[in-house]
Amino acid sequence: MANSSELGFDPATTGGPTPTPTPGSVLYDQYDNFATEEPVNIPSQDFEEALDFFDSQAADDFIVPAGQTWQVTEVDVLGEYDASGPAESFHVFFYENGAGDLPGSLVASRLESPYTGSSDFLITLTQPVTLPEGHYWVSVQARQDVITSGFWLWHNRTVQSNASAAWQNPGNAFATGCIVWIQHAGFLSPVWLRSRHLYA
Ligand SMILES: [Ca+2]
Ligand SMILES: [Ca+2]
Repeated sequence: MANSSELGFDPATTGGPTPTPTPGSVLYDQYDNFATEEPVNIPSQDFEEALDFFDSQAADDFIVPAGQTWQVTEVDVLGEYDASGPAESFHVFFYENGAGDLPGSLVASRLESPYTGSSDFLITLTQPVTLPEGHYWVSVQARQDVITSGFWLWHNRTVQSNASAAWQNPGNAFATGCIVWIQHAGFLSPVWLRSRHLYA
């Protein structure tokens, strides 16, 4: 039931990092057009409790085509550490498309999900997320203490697919004023995201 037209990622032709092979079908793929100039990446991290005001989230949108129902078991993103890392785990959130083409109501979350990789992060949803046709947002957030492990940064993408990516930092530690979801086109370019959604 895979949508083979979206099997678009080929490291031999894009020059990107070699993805780890995984079983199953790629349901959505925007893992390309990697940013090489500033802004290269964006924090999306659940910091330790003492520094919760740094907690930040990036998100990007995708569309489940009419008539399809996806069973999402894995989300892949390109990211990087500014220091040693590693992340303890990754939170993954799915939202409905809300007003203004921003993340709306939460559809599902998979907190503290296991992952592999140190730049090509492959995050396993141990309980699959079922998404009927519609317009959604996915957010990936590293659970990582900054004092011991530094920042985790989600790599940017230079081409926008669907709506612009979104970002928020409710505690405003980054002094951007983005205390609720805001599109960051032209400031923080669309997040580079590969969502390798697999049918169960
Ligand atoms: Ca936190
Ligand atoms: Ca988008």
